[in-house]
Amino acid sequence: ENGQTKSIQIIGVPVDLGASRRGTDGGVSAVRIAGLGEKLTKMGYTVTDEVDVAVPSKESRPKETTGNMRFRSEILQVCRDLAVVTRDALTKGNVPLVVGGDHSLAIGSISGIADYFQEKGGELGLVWFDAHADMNIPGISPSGNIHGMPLSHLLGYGDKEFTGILSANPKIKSENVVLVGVRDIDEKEKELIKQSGIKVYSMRDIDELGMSRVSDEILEIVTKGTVGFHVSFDVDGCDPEVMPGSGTLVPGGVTYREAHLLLEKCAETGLMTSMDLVELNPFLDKGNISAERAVSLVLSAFGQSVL
Ligand code: EXY
Ligand code: MN
Ligand code: MN
Ligand code: MN
Repeated sequence: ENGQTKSIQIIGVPVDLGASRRGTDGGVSAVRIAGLGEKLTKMGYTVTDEVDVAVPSKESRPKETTGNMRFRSEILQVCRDLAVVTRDALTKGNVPLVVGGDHSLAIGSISGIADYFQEKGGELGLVWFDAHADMNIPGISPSGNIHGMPLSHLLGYGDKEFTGILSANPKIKSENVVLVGVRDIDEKEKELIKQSGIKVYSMRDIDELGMSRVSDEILEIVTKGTVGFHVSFDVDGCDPEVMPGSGTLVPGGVTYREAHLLLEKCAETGLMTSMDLVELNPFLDKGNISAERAVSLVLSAFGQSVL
């Protein structure tokens, strides 16, 4: 959290339409049951936690067939609504803490946050923590699942209605974006990543350099020439041993301690503007351990430390 802002708005977005498997809508409840609001309050924050973005129910709609973006119109609506909510949260002086829900929501959450700062002439940095690049677009996506496409659209690639939420310009500049934790990228996605110029720290880089050095380099990149940075935290960036409750698990991920270190360093900059916590699927979890661990990680991002 940045020094002067001590109020957090938790925004629940129970969306699972961007994924292959249903169930990430339950992530919002799982995180509330794990006590996110109470624990942030105990840290001294003023927390409002009654905003949820409505998600159209699956039963009552025609099957979406546009291009290969499954449930395109519903997710577009959710993202448009969410962008207004996150922008308004900042206008009210609150830190937006968005709890999903699958990663497609980030097109909305980050569009609203970026738009708020762009209106003031500022650019937003972005830390994208994920096993995946989320850089697919219609035409190259192997699945049509929109949770595999949010980062490309925030950079201005792909479907123009998604890239144009709130304003036509790309929401983030590639030189201010870092992707960290990746270990599962599609072939055509790789070309777009290279073309975009974003900085990528794969699991190999974390092994070679260590999370401390990687974190320092990340924070250098996302704070240079920006107003601060947003953290988009996809729990599947962590190792499945740490976060079993998610739908697109990939072995060989970030450890619990490495994730804490990254987020503690984010907090120490005082420049984290906002955060998404996405891809928790309680129906795939062991008890509620993934949500409990995710909450602990969020507290680190908001400044909790051991002493
Ligand atoms: N790259 C694959 C796809 O685009 O379908 C898998 C994407 C998984 C996305 C999860 C949310 O991070
Ligand atoms: Mn993701
Ligand atoms: Mn992922
Ligand atoms: Mn605008």
